[in-house]
Amino acid sequence: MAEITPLTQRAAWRALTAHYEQIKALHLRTLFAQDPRRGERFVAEGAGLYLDYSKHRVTDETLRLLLSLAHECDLRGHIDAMFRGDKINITEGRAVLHVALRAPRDAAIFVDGNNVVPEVHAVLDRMSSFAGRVRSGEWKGFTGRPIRNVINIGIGGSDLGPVMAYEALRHYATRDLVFRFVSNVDGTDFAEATHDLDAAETLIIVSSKTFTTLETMTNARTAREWALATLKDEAAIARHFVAVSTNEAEVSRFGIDTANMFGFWDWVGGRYSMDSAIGLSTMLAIGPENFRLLLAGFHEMDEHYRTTPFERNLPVLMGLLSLWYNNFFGAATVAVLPYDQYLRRFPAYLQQLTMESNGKSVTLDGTVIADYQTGPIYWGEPGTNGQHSFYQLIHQGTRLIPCDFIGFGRSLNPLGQHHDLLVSNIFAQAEALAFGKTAEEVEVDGVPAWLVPHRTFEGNRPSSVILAEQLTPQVLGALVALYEHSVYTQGVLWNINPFDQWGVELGKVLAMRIIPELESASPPDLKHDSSTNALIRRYRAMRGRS
Ligand code: G6Q
Repeated sequence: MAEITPLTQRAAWRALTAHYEQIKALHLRTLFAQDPRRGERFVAEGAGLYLDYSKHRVTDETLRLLLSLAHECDLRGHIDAMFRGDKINITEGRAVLHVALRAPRDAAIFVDGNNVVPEVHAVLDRMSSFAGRVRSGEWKGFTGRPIRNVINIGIGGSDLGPVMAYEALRHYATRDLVFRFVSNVDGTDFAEATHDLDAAETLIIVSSKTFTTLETMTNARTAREWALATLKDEAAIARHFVAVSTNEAEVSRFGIDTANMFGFWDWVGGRYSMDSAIGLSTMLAIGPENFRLLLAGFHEMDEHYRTTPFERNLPVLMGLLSLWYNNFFGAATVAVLPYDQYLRRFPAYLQQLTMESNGKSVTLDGTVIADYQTGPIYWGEPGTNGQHSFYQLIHQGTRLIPCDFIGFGRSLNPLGQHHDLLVSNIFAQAEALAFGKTAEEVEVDGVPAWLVPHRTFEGNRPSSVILAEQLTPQVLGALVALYEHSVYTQGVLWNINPFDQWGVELGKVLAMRIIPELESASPPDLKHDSSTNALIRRYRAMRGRS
């Protein structure tokens, strides 16, 4: 691997460090006063999204330096390598080609000399035909009744994307089908999801890239028993179970007919897979045509990322701004605040996308990162609800929390004044965070002197506002791709691998060791630390196992 200059030794990084000292005290009030057109200049548009980044603590010089850093880190070369199908996920020896999942039919993207686009479209076509049969009622359950319920069993990347997309696109979903999502190995998840469903009318999608994940396989086996308790015939499985996986052998071992299996490939990471066959539940809900529109939105943002100069490139700008606060202002978190009830699972989805991707502490060559932070913590809730809970800390707490506000021009459920009220709150929050309210302004309101500090808003709290016309399948695709590529941009600059997730392994391995220790009939020979040993003993006592 070629020697690369450590991030903090790069010229642009050093210049940014010096520049930060000069502008850290500069207030957004001053920046806006100095440039009356700031709110029109610091904006960018692409793939149906409008990004206002004027309320960030940046000057033209900041942006120039951040862009230089991107160039010094060869972001261009890294973007090209991803789109070309290079094996940029070096710790797993894999290409990273979620962009191929939404490439048009006539595109050509090669992995090991093989054009993968025809395979992608072959799976999409099979999914479309299957979804059409289920939605029309042509696909019948074992007893001849049509399917009325769909349960997706999966976890992590095989759950969060499907749940988020189902919720986000519910407006477009058929109301003839009930959708449930089971992820947790806690039996409560399965029990609550199925208690009012009739197995004779239920289709179960077992979504698992590996088809070996403990939680998913446990839930899938329980689902099998649940279905057989009603249908009482092994032959029923083929009518009620389908699989989404890369592991044909395990699918067939489980007893699912591989004719009812929808495949994907090792170059699709779990958290980047909602637009692969993992999106089968999404397609069943919104229909194949809307699913293609979702893919078209993803693709539009892919093209924007690939071809737009960095100074107007939304994912690049968002990635650089995130790095600016994370690495120079010491901001540990980013709040994602969608002002749309349909996007209520979007922050949870983004948590996996961002934190599993960039929660890394060694560089690509294995060097421990000692002098800069990597992935920030993403969190959030839909507005306006969050305003009545945690926004207090964003406005007046001691921490700096950059915010992403997301809003839409038109509501999918226009009811009276609701939408204007909703959107007014986005603009008001971003304005209040940026400009605050000075002590003088508070005094003018006649507030007694002792109360003035409590009622003063310092302001200078940065935010982005992302606006789109309406929450359509295309817009959702563009929005997800925006964050995917912003994550990659940050990962490239930090010189880490955003596409592996070794950090989730250790706990899984230890759990496998602990399961028999919890379940054995005789007292186990415990060799953990004293805390783990005591917890195991206490649990065994609770379960009446001495
Ligand atoms: C995502 C991760 C992880 C994965 C789940 C489920 O990037 O790899 O969240 O999606 O562990 O894995 P399976 O799909 O293999 O069951």
